[in-house]
Amino acid sequence: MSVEGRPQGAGRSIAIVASRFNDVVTERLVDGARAALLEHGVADDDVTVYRVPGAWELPLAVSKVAATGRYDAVVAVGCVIRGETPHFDYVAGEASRGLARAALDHGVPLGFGVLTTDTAEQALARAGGDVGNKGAEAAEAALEMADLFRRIGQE
Ligand code: INI
Repeated sequence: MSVEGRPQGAGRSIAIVASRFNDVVTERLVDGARAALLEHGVADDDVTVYRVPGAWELPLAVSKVAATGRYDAVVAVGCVIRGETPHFDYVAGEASRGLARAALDHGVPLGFGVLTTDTAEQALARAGGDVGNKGAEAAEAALEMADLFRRIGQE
């Protein structure tokens, strides 16, 4: 037997938690995430976007959002660029670790749409450019996980 989720969005309530730092990139990721959610059947009214200052703030905000119990899945969106900060490793590392912990603590499907790149060009390429839109991919992964959770134990 094999059990797999599908990115079905009908009836789903989804939160996008997005950081404003590097907002030229993160707003494109938000747009990509929202478009993917709508494409997969999520109603526009069922998408709520929360914004935080930077990627470092994402885990706590995701944790608070998940704790409301209102959302079937959460999509975290951010952009950390190595060239712009000597503390890249702290910001990127803690954002990544903290988001994993928030997902595990709350058992909420969480799409990881946080870019960690060396340059702004690499980030833009992954925010609707040549390399796709990682916000959209994170949204699809979150929907797939929400659907998988619904199936687990029903097989
Ligand atoms: N936050 C980011 O989301 N991306 C970055 O590239 C970045 N840089 O370059 O420093 C960044 N820093 C801000 C950080 O996330 C916090 O908002 C800040 O330290 C206040 O707590």
